[in-house]
Amino acid sequence: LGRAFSSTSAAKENLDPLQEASLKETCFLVDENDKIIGRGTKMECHRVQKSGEIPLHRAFSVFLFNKKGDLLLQKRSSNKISYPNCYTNSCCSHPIADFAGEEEGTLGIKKAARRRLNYELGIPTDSVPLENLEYITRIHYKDEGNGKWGEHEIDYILFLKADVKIKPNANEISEISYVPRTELDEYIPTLNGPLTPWFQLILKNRLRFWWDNLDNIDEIKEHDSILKL
Ligand code: DMA
Ligand code: MN
Repeated sequence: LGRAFSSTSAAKENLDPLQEASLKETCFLVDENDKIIGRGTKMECHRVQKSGEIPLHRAFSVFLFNKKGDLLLQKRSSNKISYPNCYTNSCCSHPIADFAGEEEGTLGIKKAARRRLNYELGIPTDSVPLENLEYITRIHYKDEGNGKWGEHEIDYILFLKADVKIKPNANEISEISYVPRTELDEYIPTLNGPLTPWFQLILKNRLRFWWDNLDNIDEIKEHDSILKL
C-alpha cells in the first residue's frame, strides 16, 4: 500500500537513479523556427501531456563514421527512461543550460555533442575538435513514445568522421557496432530490437543520401531550413 501511494516517480516507475537525476537538467524550449523561447527541465520536455502535447525543445543527433566510412550504431541501455533497448545513431542528447555556452546556436550544440560523446561513448574530448563536427541540417519531429515519455524536438544533425577510441558507458549503452554503407540494408532487419523513431525517420528520408556524400559534405548541408519529418 505504501508503495502505491508513494509520491516519487522513481518509486512508481523504478527509474535508474542516474537517469532519474538527469531529468533535473535544463533543456532549451524553442519555437518552430528554433528560436529559444524558454527553458524546461528534461522531465518537463519529455513527459507526454494529457493532451498529447510535448514541449518542443532543442536536441542533437551525432552520426559518427570511422575513416573507412562505417557508421557507429548503438543500442540504448535498458536504463534509459525514453526508448530503452532501441537501436539508434551513434549519440543523441540535448544542449543543457547548466553547462556553459551550450545555448550558443551551432557552437553550443557542438559543445554539447562533444560532452555527450565523451560521457556516453568514452571518446576523449581532445579527439573531437569542434570544427570536425559537421552540422548538416535540423529536423523537426514529434513522437509520443510509450505514451508517458516521448520526444518533440528540433534536432541538429552532426556528422563526425574520425577514428576514435570508444569505451561505452553501460548506464547509457548496451551494444555498439560499426556498419559499412554496403551492409546497411541487410543489417537493419537483423537487429534484436526496435529502432528509435528519429533514427527511423532519418533512415527513411535522408541517411542513405547523406552517407553516399560523406566525402562531399558541403553539398548536403541545409542550414536555412528545418526539415519537418
Ligand atoms: C535525445 O536523446 C535527443 C534526441 C535527438 C532524441 P537521448 O534521449 O539519448 O538524450 P539523453 O541521453 O540526454 O537522455
Ligand atoms: Mn528530447
